[in-house]
Amino acid sequence: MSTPSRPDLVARVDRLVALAVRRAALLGPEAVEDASDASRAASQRGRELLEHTRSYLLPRARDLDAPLVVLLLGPTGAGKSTLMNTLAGLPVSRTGVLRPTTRDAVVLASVDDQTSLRATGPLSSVAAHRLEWVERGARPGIAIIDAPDIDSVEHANRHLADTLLEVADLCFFVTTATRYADRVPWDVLARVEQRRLPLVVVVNRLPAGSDASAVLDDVRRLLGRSGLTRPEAAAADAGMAPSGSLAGSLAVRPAGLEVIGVAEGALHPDGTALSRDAVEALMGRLESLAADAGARRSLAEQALAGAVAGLTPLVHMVADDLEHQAIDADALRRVAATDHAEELRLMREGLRRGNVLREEVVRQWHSFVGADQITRAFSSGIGRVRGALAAIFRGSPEAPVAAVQKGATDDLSTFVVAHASDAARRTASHWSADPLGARLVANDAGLWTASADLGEATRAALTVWMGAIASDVAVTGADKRGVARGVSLGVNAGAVTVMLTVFAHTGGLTGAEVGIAAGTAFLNQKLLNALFGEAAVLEMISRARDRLDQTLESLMERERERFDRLVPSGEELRALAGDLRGAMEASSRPHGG
Ligand SMILES: Nc1nc2c(ncn2[C@@H]2O[C@H](COP(=O)(O)OP(=O)(O)OP(=O)(O)O)[C@@H](O)[C@H]2O)c(=O)[nH]1
Ligand SMILES: [Mg+2]
Repeated sequence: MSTPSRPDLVARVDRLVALAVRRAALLGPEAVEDASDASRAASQRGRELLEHTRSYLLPRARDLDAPLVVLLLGPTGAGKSTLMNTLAGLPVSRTGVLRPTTRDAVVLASVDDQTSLRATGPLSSVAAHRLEWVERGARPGIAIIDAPDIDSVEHANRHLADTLLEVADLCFFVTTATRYADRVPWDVLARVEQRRLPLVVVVNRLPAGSDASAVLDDVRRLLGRSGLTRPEAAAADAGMAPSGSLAGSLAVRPAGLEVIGVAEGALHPDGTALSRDAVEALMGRLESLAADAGARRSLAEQALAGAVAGLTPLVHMVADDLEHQAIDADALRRVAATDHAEELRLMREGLRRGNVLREEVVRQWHSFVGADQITRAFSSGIGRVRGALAAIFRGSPEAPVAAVQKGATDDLSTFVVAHASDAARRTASHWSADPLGARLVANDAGLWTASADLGEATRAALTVWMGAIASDVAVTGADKRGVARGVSLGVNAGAVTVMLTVFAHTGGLTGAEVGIAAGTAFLNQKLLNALFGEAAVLEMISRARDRLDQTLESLMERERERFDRLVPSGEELRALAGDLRGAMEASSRPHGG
């Protein structure tokens, strides 16, 4: 591992990788086939950013002293393999009339360099079976790669060439006097430019005489028109001054971009290589890079800075995508919130109507509080009532506490689950109209109904609620002499009385109204008033009602959170978009130190 002279550059690559990873973690599983084109494209861009930074930039950033990667790129038959053999001084790559000849990349590198390139270095992310390694004729510190053609009928060849273009530090682009104007090479050169890869253009098989300079002029003209980068320009773009040794080795031409012509027929007698004289300029360049580790590192840094700067459009697109996704995510959460709030409202309304409990549940209590003993007591004055009630609450006749509590719990949880299911159905159906929402809903059929354990959770919450009422009754009763003191059955009977009053009373029903619930409420209230006094009773009922309200609200919230959890937070997505843009701003700022 080396100490980079551009620690900021290395840190920036690390940061981009971290941001791309954060994006993947925030968004979870990405768009599938049935997603909209837009969301698929966004997923694709996000994945590309992660793959690109992690596979191509990171290995180079981690080791700027890893061997320099020089790539021979160009159309089939342009003479890449022939040039490779020339630079190696040996026939290391097969040349031929068969098109395409080179199918896997041939990598010329010393044994040590091969190890570091393969292990964690720039070639670690290239499919191993597509690389053929050659060591004879290699220069330590430099790997030369003879790539398959870029205009191949074989898709895999083209893909390999594209990948190599991303990991290279220097490109020798080989074309011919008859091929240079083809479209495909220009597409590839556009990518070279976008990614600011230092570039030398080799125009092979030049015709004799003045036609040669006419061709070279035309090549320069086309290159100039497409704005192809000179190394100095890449350095300036990436906020880096060109190093002295690099300027010496690559930036010696007036037009900036170097174009080297090779005459037709400048072929070695055995036909596998060009004559050395024909490519002297390239040879000289390689030798000076081979002799100067500092120059190699500068070039590697320059290529990396170019690659980082070249990511700017993609990074901004990913940031745009994230901002759109934030809007979508917020909208989905809002829908879930609205639907669940509406259902909570309906649930409260249902409770107010006072018919949540089955009649038979209420009737059990009614026959208890409506027992003769009590009715008689009521008709003979409040003093007697207190006495009779105290007896009742001590357990005679026995109050059907457990049965009524169970019945109320059953009915209320059925009621809650039904409303939560309605809320889920509403939200699931609203989400289905949105591409992201539809994908999430499609992944989990359970979203169309209340969560499986809601019934159980509701029963548990209601048990807690009833327990709170019982403590309230115990505390209130402790203040009233002779009532329910220390008698747990009495406390529980009191609690059931309060509970039933909450259900029946909320709508403001009175004894004058018909129906068992109303009648029970009337009796209950009378009973409670007699025991605890009217003011204390009203307070207890109001506290019980508030607690029930909170319980229902948090149960509904728990249901809504199932939906929220599926959607990334809009705020986090926006923050990530900002961080991504920030990382690119830093990379286009001139290097101050
Ligand atoms: N006459 C002549 N033939 C050349 C010259 N350069 C290359 N060739 C021949 O052109 C043919 C193709 O050269 P290669 O080096 O195999 O071309 P390539 O770019 O590697 O092609 P692919 O591997 O298919 O991508 C071979 O038969 C070479 O001998 C040249 O300057 N003059
Ligand atoms: Mg070849």
